[in-house]
Amino acid sequence: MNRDVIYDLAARLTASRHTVFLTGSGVSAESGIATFRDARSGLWSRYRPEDLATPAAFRRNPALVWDWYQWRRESVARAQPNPGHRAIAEFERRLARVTLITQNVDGLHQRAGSSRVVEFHGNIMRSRCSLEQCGAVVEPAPVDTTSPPPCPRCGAWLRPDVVWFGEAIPSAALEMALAAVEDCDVILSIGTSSQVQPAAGLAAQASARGAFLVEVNPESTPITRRADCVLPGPSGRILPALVEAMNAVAGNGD
Ligand code: BV8
Ligand code: ZN
Repeated sequence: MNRDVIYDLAARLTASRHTVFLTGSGVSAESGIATFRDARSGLWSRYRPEDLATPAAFRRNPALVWDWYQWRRESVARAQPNPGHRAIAEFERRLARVTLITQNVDGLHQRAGSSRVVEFHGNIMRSRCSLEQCGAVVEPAPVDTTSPPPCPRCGAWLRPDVVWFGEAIPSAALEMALAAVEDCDVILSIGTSSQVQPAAGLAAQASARGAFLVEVNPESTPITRRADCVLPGPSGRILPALVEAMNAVAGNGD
């Protein structure tokens, strides 16, 4: 990892008035949670995640979809935040202003100490009533059920409190995310393949209005070519190195 690049970026973050962290499932990979494109095993490997994470799939086969989420919930419950999550929480404590927008539904940013988290795609550890007009939310998610349990308020099926394909982003989350993207000096896109809209458009939107765009990912993505700084590698290694450089920059009184 190029030391000068890391130190220059650390100095830029230290001077930044408002920094956005935009994370995807790659940030949780080092916690042992399969990335979204890989989150299949056994029974579900026949399906693409995009085909399981939809209202139609749930209507067609609620037990299959519910089981897939139970399987993912169990791996989330076993997982621990990794150094990448903890580094982002440290940046929230140290930088002037941080907005964390996560596509992840695993709650690991909060468990690592991040307090202001925009859950762009909801949270798998919560369930909500499948009837919009009821809106009951159950947290934590019920365990040991092989098919959707009944809503405690109206008896309809419960469903995971996540945003499925074809569903709108929760309006509060979308508003907070867009306001941060319109205001930030620096945006770091970390651990996302930048394929799922509208999340994937946020980094480019910030960059188009002049924010400094950083990408942290072992692979290139559709936004790599427009990034001002590309840090190729795992977030669990790169982000702690960035915190260390920030401490050194702060220590030098730079
Ligand atoms: C909507 C919750 C409309 C569920 C998820 C244009 C505009 C608007 C919509 C669309 C559009 N084009 C297409 C659409 C439709 C669709 C879409 O984007 N489809 C895709 C497949 C093309 N979008 C939607 O349907 C959205 N809704 O637009 O609604 C609307 C408006 C008004 C009213 C009604 C309707 C909703 C999308 C939300 C879907 N839900 N999650 C669940 O989790 O089960 S998305 C899901 O994908 C996860 O949240 C995941 O985070 C997210 C993105 O994936 P990534 O996080 O990027 O994960 P991936 O596996 O792809 O990549 C991992 C990356 O990590 C890789 O790059 C890898 O290299 C890297 N990595 C690996 N290890 C590490 C690492 N990086 C760093 N460190 C490491 N160690
Ligand atoms: Zn209900």
